Amino acid sequence: MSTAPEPSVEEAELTDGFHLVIDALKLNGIKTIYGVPGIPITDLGRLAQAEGMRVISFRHEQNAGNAAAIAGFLTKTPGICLTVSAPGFLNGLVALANATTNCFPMILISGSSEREIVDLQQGDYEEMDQLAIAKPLCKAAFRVLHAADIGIGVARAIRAAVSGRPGGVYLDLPAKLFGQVMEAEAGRRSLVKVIDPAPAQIPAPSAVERALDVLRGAKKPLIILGKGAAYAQADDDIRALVEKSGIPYIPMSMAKGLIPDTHPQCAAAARSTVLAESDVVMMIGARLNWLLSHGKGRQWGPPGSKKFIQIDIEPREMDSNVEIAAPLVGDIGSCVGALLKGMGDDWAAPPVEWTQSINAKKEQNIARMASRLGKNSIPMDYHSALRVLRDVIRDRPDAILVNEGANTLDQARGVIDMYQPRKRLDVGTWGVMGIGMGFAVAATIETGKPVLAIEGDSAFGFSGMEVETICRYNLPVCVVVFNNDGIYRGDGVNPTGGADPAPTMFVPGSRYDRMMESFGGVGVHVTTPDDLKRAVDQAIDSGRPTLINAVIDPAAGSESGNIGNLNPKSALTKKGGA
Ligand code: ADP
Ligand code: TZD
Ligand code: MG
Repeated sequence: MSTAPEPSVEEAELTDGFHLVIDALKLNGIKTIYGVPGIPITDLGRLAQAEGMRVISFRHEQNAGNAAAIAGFLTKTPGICLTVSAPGFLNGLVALANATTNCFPMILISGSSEREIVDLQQGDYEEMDQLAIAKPLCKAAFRVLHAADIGIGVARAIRAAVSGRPGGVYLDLPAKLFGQVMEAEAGRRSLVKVIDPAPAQIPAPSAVERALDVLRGAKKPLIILGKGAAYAQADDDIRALVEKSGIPYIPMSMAKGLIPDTHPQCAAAARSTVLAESDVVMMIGARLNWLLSHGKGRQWGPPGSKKFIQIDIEPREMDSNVEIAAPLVGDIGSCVGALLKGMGDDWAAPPVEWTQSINAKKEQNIARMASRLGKNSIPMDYHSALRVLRDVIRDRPDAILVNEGANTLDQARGVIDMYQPRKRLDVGTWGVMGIGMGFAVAATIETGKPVLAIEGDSAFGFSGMEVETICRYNLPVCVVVFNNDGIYRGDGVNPTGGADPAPTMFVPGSRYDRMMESFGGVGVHVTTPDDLKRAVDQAIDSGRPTLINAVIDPAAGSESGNIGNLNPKSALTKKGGA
C-alpha cells in the first residue's frame, strides 16, 4: 500500500454536474442532444459540444422534442431533448406526451429552479413543479439532486424509456446540480452503463402454440403490421413470417415499407375488403385504436366474425378494445422468431379463393387509382402532385419521407409506395400537426439519408421556423408545401360577409419558398407536376436545404381529409363554412 497522503480536494482532479451528465450520456452511447439553450442549461449544451457530442439547437422546444422522439424511433436508443425550465419545459412536453402515446423512447431533460423555492412557491425565476406536471404525461419521471446520483438518474431514465413498451421519460435537473463538484474518480465510478437496456421478452411456448392453432384454423387470415413492428428492427424475420405463411398483410402508416408496398402479399389496395372479410387477424406491433376502428363496427364485418392474435410487448394492450383470442406477449423479434420455428416446414398457404379474391379487388382499386393519378391537372390536385412524388420515392427508396397535414397526409399515404423499413414518418397515433421539421432534422441527422417532407400548408406552419435550423446545419431536407391556401381547403368563406376570413383560411397565394430563401436555402415556386418533379429531383441531388411551394387547387381537398366522419357537425346549421 502507498504511504503517500490522500490528495486534498484542492489537489484532486475534479468534475461537476455538467460533466457528469455529459459523461453519463456518452457512456450509454448517446451522441446527439436536441434542444433550445438558456438558463440553466446553456453551458451544458456548450460543454456537450466541446466533449464531442452533436448538439442541435432548435427555435422552439416542441420541434427539438419531436426530433428526439423520432431519433428514438429510428435508433431504439432514447432521443434526448434538452430544455430550460418552466416555459421551455412546457414547450417540450407536447413532444414528450406524443412520444409516449406513440411508444417512441425519448428523454426530456429540463433544467429546473431550486427545490426549496419551488416547494415554498416563493417565486423563483421560471418557477414550476415540473416533475409533478410531467408525471402523468410520460412513462416515468425522475429528479436528481446530488451530482453523485447523476449516473443512476440517467441510467434509470434510459432503461425506463426503452425497456418494455418504449415511451417518454422526464429527467429533472435543478440548476444547482450542474455546479456541484466532486472528485473526478468518484464521479467516474458513479456512472452507470446500462447493460441490456431493452431485454428480450420471450413469449411463453403455450402462447405461441395457441397463436399457431388459431392461425391454422383460419380460412381468411390477415396480418396487420404496425409501427411497433417497424420499431422492433426484426425486419428479416417479419418478412420471413409473412412469406412463409403466405398470409396477406396490410401495413399501418409508419409500417409501410417494412416489406415493400409492392410485395404481392400486400393487401393495402384492398384494405376495406380484407378488414371486413378476414376471419383471423394477426396484429404485429399495432393497436386496435381509432386508426383501426377499435377492431369492431361495420368496417370489420359482422360481429363475432373475427378472431384476433396480437403480438405486443405490453400485456395490458390485450383485450383493450375486443377479445384477443391469442395474446402473444413478448418482444416482436422473439415472438416472430418463435412463430417461424413453430410453423415448421410444411405450413399450408391460405386457401387460394381468399388470396384470389383479394388480388381481384386490388387490381380493380389500383386501376381506379391509376386513372386518378394519370391526370395532369393544373392547378394541381393532390393526385397529380403526389404522382410525381411517388416516382421520386420509387427512384430513391432510401430517402426518408416525413408527412403531415389532412388531405396532404391521407392522400400521400395512399399514393406513395414505400420500399424500405422506417422510411415513412408521420403524425402517428394522435394525428398531431407540428412534427414535420423536427422529424425531418432528426431523420437526416440520425441516418445520413436525404429527407422529403410533404407538408400541408397548415401543418408546415406549426414548425416552419425550423427551416432556419435546416439551413444553419445545412441539412439535405427538401420540404414540399402543398399550398392550398388553408386547412383542408382554401375556399372557405365568412358567411356574414364580414372582413375576417373564414377560420380555415390563410393568406391566399403565400410564398413559403421565400422563407427558405431568406435563410440561404433554395426556394422554388411550382404550379405544375413537371416543375414539381424537376425541383424535387434537383433538391435531393444537390442535398441543399430546399422548400418547394407547390400550388394546389384550393377546392381539391375535403374536410378533415379521410377522417371527416370523426368531425362533429352542428345539427342546427344548414350550410357549413368551408
Ligand atoms: P400503429 O399506429 O402503427 O398501429 P401503434 O403505435 O398503435 O402502431 O402500436 C405499436 C405497438 O407496438 C404498441 O402497442 C407497442 O406496445 C408495441 N411495441 C413497440 N415496440 C415493440 C417491441 N419491440 N416488441 C413488441 N411490441 C412492441
Ligand atoms: N392542432 C394540432 C396540434 N394537431 C391537429 N391535428 C390539429 C390542430 C387539427 N388539424 C388536423 O387534424 S389537420 C390540420 C389541422 C389544423 C391541418 C390541415 O391542413 P393542411 O392540409 O394545410 O395541413 P390540407 O392538405 O389542406 O388538408
Ligand atoms: Mg392546406
